[in-house]
Amino acid sequence: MALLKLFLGALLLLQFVLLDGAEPQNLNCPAYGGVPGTPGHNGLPGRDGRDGKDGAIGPKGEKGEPGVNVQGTPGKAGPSGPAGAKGERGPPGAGAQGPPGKVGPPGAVGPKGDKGNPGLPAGTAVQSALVTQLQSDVKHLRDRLTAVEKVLGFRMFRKVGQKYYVTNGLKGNFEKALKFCSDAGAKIVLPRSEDENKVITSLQAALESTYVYAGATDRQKEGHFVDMSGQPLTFTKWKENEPNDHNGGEDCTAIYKSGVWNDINCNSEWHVVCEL
Ligand code: MFB
Ligand code: CA
Ligand code: CA
Repeated sequence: MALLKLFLGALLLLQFVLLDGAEPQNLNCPAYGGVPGTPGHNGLPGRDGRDGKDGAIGPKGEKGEPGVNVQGTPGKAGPSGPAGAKGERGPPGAGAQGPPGKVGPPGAVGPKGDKGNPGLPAGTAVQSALVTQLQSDVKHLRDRLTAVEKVLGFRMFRKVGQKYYVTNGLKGNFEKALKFCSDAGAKIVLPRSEDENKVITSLQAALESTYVYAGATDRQKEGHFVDMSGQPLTFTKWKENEPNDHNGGEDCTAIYKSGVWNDINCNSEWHVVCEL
């Protein structure tokens, strides 16, 4: 049978070879199909097809046999076990000194101390010292507050250390100057240092003043100037050749706008500056 098939296959092949590329021939064959031949051999296998889409998940497989000598994945950590027993005392640390140890228990009661000095009366001496100090502080604060309140009553002022120089631009003779300052709860100005003297001249610039009365006179003793309390002057800034008691009638002191002092007639009218 196989031989017949081979022979037929060869004939078929020969037919194609002879007819291939030859002119089509007009074969006068009856118009009916031939007897079908026997099917040919299967062709060569085709190329692999493209991968198909993933199939649906299959049903759960049967439970496998337990693993033999195969360790399972580690389980979840179990709860902490109880604290272990206290370890042996370690060797002394070779590093830096360790932190200070805990405060030890109180020591035994020491020997009785010597007899002390007689104590203060029950709270009186200490308290009275504190009260005295507080009273002094309160008075100081009250005085400062009073001064500040007075300062606020003037048109112009300058702070000079613990003092204030104040003025309203008033002009008058020495008696009028003394009264004006006294009524304001102040005193007529008297600089006690170069710095304080400079502050007066700054006020004079603001007042456009030529002279400002100062609280120093030689009315008691000619040529000996004292302050309004009768004390000698610790600071002066007399102009050259002053005081000269010009014409025998100059017993008051005025500060010129340049800052130097001159003795002048007490009836002349100049700007009034007070100090608090
Ligand atoms: C004198 C002075 C005096 C008067 C007078 C006008 O100085 O000592 O107090 O100011 O000038 C020259
Ligand atoms: Ca004089
Ligand atoms: Ca003079």
